Amino acid sequence: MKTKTVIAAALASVFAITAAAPSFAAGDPVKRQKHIHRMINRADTNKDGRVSETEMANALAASFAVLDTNHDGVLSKTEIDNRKATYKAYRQQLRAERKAGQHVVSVIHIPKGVGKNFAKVDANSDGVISKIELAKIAGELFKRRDHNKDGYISVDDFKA
Ligand SMILES: [Ca+2]
Ligand SMILES: [Ca+2]
Ligand SMILES: [Ca+2]
Repeated sequence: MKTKTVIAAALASVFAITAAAPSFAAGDPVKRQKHIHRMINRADTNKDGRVSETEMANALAASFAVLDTNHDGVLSKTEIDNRKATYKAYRQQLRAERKAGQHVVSVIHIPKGVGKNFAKVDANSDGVISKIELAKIAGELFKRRDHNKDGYISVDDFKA
């Protein structure tokens, strides 16, 4: 069986954790725990139970490539705005590959804030988001999420 691994899992999951934490806190704690575990698992490509910055960076690169629909190496405002449709089409493609017996990892999403704060993320104000600009934001969010400062995002970082 041909194995095709699409490393697209980590980053969006990690960001989803970051973004979702406050709203989850209000909900059912058991559901919240499950959700956190699921998100970490998806991002944790070497299955050591935690998400390293490298795993997140790899996932980010994969997600970036998915969104860069015109393949010019940068993300335009339009590409960011179309992200939902792009991810959806990508998920359908993955489903087809999975059916064909290939091993694929679910796609992850870049943080919502990238769309909302496009101008801010576009640090050099050239109207597009480069991999470096996105990685910088990702690094900041990673550090913020890594509450116990061990260099990984794990369930421990979600304890009060
Ligand atoms: Ca592009
Ligand atoms: Ca830029
Ligand atoms: Ca940590």
